[in-house]
Amino acid sequence: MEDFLEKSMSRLRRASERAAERTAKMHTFDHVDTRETLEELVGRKLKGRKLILVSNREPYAHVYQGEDVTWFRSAGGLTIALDSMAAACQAVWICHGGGNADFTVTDPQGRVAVPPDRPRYTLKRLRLSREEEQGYYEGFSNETLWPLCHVTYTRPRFSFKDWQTYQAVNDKFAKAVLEEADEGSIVFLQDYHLSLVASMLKKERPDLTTVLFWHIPWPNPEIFRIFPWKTELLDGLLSNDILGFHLRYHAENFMETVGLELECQADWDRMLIRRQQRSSRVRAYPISIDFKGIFEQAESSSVVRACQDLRRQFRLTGRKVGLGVDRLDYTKGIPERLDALDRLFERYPEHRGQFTFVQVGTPSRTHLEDYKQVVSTVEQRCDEVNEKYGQDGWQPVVFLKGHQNFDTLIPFYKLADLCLVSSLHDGMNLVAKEFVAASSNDRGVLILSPFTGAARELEQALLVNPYDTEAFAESIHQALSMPAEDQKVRLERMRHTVAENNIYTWAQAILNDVVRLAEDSQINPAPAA
Ligand code: ADQ
Repeated sequence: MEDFLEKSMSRLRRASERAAERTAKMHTFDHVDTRETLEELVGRKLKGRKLILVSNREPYAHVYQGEDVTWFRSAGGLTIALDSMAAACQAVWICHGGGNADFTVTDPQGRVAVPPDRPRYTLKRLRLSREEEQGYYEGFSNETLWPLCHVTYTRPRFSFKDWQTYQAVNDKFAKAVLEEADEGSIVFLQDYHLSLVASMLKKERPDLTTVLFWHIPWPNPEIFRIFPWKTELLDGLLSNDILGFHLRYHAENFMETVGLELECQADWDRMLIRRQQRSSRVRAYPISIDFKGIFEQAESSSVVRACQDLRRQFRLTGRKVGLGVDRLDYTKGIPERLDALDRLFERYPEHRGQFTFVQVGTPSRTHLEDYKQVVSTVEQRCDEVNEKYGQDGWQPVVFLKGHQNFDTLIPFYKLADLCLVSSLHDGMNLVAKEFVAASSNDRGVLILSPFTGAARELEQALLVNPYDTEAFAESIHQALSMPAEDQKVRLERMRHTVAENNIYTWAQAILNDVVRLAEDSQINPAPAA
């Protein structure tokens, strides 16, 4: 009886210690920037100035489900990151309306309030014809600029017709901005799809302050010099008052490229380019995630239950779990990851039956041949590894193809013992940061490619070259054998980095700079071009 009481008491003590630890851990991040701090800053800083966000992809799409219209939130780092910012600023967000029911819910100007279940800001959707989508998005953006800027040895396609369509669609975006812009509005352009919008805007409305954030790497000048329309593209980008990149390294590549390709004055001390009586500041703003939101969600009891369900569903109980979460893109190095797993099971048979790798992959840009090829290569390599090593009900690789709601990704992050991010080249990579935030049980190893922007910040990850299959397999083995204390220390350090530099810090840094510039230009207006 005494023994029973003693055991119950000690169980209770342990449970209350764990609860106290959890509460303390939550409070560790009380000081970090959140949606509230961003909202407060925006209210104070913008002083009634309108903020217009512009991106290709829409954050919310409306689609038919039978006769009914339903909606979903898009996958992709860009849209997930900016949604919080738009909501905080009650912005107008202009984008391509790609959902098949998108225009059933908009007003005659293509406007609709979003998020659809809790409206916080206005989305203005643009209609693009199938030819426009092909030339501007699939062709020029994704078959030309994307492979040009990512060093993966995929040859960019240069089509004059696509270039013309890209220009026409950029013009369409610019006209939509002009319909919404008030005196002195701030325009925040997203990414490589919209390189020319600022030059079109500035011709009509020099009072607008424009900033463009380039979400992918900027290559070195040697790679960029083959691009047939480089002068026009660089001129378009230099029409922005601020140009943002994830890394100082990308910003420097851009400065060098411009210095070699255009007649201009490059001020390296101030990271400023002067050309034709205009100045553009070139800055690094490393993007991040909603750390606190993800961290707290991962601590919730519903996520704990979801982890147990996943363990049962995919036969993970008693096994270590590896995780990959990606858009199915050739830059993400997924076949290289599967090669490393193949080598791991070959070289270290003790992991057979003990370790399962779960790959969550959402198909992307599915009209393009290179992307169809990624899906079939990944499927084929998963089947090969499973056939080669699978035994007694154990499947080495579970491939979950399809889009997952972001909330359903969190239990995967939380239960994983290790996460593999093996990009061949990546501007930042938000998956690495999401894993760090969600593995809040102090267990989990991040294996990270040095060719991601994230590798500059997450120094406690195991860094490995994804092209080096032997070293990659060795890293997975090291992660599977890493002592708990070592995992905890590494995770804690990375968690602090991501907490301090989160998505709200990123948004605030850009807003601070752009508002300061808008105020300066009122004191000291730029001379007419
Ligand atoms: P992406 O190339 O899309 O972003 P990444 O930064 O990793 O790459 O963001 C992917 C996002 O999509 C993550 O938030 C992830 O949770 C989500 N996601 C991935 N697979 C998913 C799935 N199967 N289901 C649901 N969600 C999924 C581009 C650049 C990056 C840069 C970002 C932000 O290529 O380098 O980090 O923009 O600037």
